[in-house]
Amino acid sequence: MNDISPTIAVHKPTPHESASRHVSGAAIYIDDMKQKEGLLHAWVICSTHAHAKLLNVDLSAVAGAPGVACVLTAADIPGMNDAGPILPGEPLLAEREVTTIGEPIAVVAAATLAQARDAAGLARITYEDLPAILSIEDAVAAESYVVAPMLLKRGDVDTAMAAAPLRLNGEAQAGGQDHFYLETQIAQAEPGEDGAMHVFSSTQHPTEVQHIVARLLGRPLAALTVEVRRMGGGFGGKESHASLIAGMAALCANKTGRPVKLRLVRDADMVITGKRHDVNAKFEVGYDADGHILAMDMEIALRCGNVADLSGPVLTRALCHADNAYWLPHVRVRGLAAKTNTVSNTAFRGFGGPQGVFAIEAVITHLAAALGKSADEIRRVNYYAPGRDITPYGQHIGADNLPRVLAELETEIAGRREAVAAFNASSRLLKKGFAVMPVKFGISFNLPTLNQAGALVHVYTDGSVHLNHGGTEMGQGLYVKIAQVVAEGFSIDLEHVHVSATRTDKVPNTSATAASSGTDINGMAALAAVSTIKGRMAEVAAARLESVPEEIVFARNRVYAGNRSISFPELALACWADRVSLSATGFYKTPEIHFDQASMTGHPFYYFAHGACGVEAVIDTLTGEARILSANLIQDCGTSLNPAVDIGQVEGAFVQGMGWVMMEELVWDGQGNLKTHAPSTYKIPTARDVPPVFVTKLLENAPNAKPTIFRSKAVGEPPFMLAIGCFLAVQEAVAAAAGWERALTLRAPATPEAVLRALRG
Ligand code: MTE
Ligand code: LUZ
Ligand code: MOS
Repeated sequence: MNDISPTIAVHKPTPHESASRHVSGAAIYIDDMKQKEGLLHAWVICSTHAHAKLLNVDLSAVAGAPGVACVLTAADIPGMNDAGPILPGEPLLAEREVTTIGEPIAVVAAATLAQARDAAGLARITYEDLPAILSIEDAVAAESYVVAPMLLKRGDVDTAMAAAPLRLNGEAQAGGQDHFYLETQIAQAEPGEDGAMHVFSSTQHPTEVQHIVARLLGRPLAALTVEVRRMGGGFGGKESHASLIAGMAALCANKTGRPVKLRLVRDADMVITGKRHDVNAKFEVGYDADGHILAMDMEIALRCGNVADLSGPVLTRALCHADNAYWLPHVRVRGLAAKTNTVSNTAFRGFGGPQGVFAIEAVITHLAAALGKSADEIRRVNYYAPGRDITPYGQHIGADNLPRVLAELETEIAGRREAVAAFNASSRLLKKGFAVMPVKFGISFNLPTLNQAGALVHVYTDGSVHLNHGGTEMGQGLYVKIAQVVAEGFSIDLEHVHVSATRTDKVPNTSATAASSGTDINGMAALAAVSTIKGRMAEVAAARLESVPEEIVFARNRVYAGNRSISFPELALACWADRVSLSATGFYKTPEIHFDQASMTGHPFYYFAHGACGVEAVIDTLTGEARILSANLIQDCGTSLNPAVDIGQVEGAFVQGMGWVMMEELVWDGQGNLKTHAPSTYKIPTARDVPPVFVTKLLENAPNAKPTIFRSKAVGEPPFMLAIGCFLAVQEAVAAAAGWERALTLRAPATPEAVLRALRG
């Protein structure tokens, strides 16, 4: 692509394409769509037992209740009762057995939502309880796994461990996290002619919804169209689990021949759909007196819930991030995918990365405590550096911007550590902690096949441009970024590019918008389509301007051959007159990447995104309450496509990460009931929790060393892990109050109870 400088559309802080509609309420989500004639509303009838045989499912009263159009069980599924995104054997509706509370058993559709809900309450289900496994420990003890244990290793851990002058053991635990998207899961299925169906789904993965609905209905993929204009947040929760909602809506629509909407109310959403995996990590580390890690032997166990879903790739990413930013010469990381009788955990921003990074940061903390050094000193001697720059899975880390990020951060936070120490010297009940948190995050799906994207671009005869691509908009700003790419490609003003809802009949066979790679891959696909059309337009322009295609330049809404020019709309019309196609598809696959899952080696990531932050926390040693007082963040977004959107992503990811490590606590009772299934009991961060000093900067002058879309870097997930610094800062404060022996017992989330428990034992 021509380098047009200064740019017309990219690298500008353009608002999100729906920003004004978001705040004015004019943005249409599925639940806002104009009500269709004959629309039915669905409600899910769920298991109330964690593990049980279904003795009897009596739905006669449900079927006879006012307004009910249908009530369906597994027996009513015309195709295959399987909603597994990767592995088979994950029933949409329970058959003879239930394996978690909240597992759908039946779905009822009625004329109104209240009628559907009331009818669902009339189901009579009898169970025979079976032994349930609820915790990671019990699952590991029983060797109950959703996928086989994984082993990532390099070097000779046993020899290096035995030879190390010092050794320690430790563990780290972090809880799960509900996605708490503002829009709960929803789908509306509308039967069409001749067995066709149109499904509106709040999904990050329209193609997977298409696949699973096709499988459930026993229909060809081509009969089904899935459409999503926008989600009110996804955060990974709508990568695979949106298919369950869409699947149930489609079954009811298929049965009744009427449009059916299924929207989970918040409590149902929290009980029925999966969350972030909670993690137990155990480690042994061999090290020297300077704090160099010589050998690391780690076990990472994730609570996966009742079925595999995406847990295999999540665990793989956890293992591939258990190095974070550190060189581990001899390393062994065992991954355990604990199968429990709890809801199936799923993708959540970071996709296992946060759990791996959390684990190795605990290693750093333990080494610092053992040696009486600061965590920063331990980090400094262990960072990747030239000659110490191969990851445990064998990938060279390539261009490393972390040293630059850290150097800039140090100037931002100069004097802060000393100020915290001075405060602690004179404060008895309040104690502060300060922590620096570095992050290295691998960009690409760790399943190489998924790293592909497509786009469809039309130029109309007035010069306006229609853009469609395989990526979905969940608030992250993908649509505006890809529109910027297309505008830049044609060198026309952004207002001429019109983005349309993502649909499987426009761009087929897409990947989930996930792994932070939405812009990277869909942007390249869109640019490929633009290039195709420009090539054809250049021929027409050359004829009109008495030049050759090679001399044609697209610049600022005009097309030039030397000093002769024609406007972009005039050229579009001329192409039509000359019978030249103004429509093209584009395709992209990420180069260079490969990964062998069996040996856990390869080059799974096209590049790494780096970031770092400095965080100051204060705790009240009487109540255990913790607050984050300041956070300075620096994220490497390459040459940002849109600095406004990117800064928003960094801030949002950090605050969401704060929620994970500071306050969001999922509590299950001994029977496997989720007790925290509403905002009354589950606390997400609010505006009040945002640090009073919150400074976010993007690394300047840092074009991606890889030829990514306009040299930008992915941003969606990496800064989530910066928030682990909040936990580390609280832990420093606990250490200042009660010593490191106590501080090392702190568990995430660092709720007041957890902080008190750590302080007092
Ligand atoms: N930002 C908003 N506002 N809403 C979201 O749901 N999801 C995150 C991140 N940022 C999310 C978000 C997750 S989990 C991912 S993988 C990326 O956005 C996906 O979009 P991208 O690949 O276009 O960055
Ligand atoms: N790998 C990954 C995946 O790194 N991120 C993802 O979101 C994902 N989803 C499905 C399968 N592999
Ligand atoms: Mo994001 S967890 O990859 O949807």
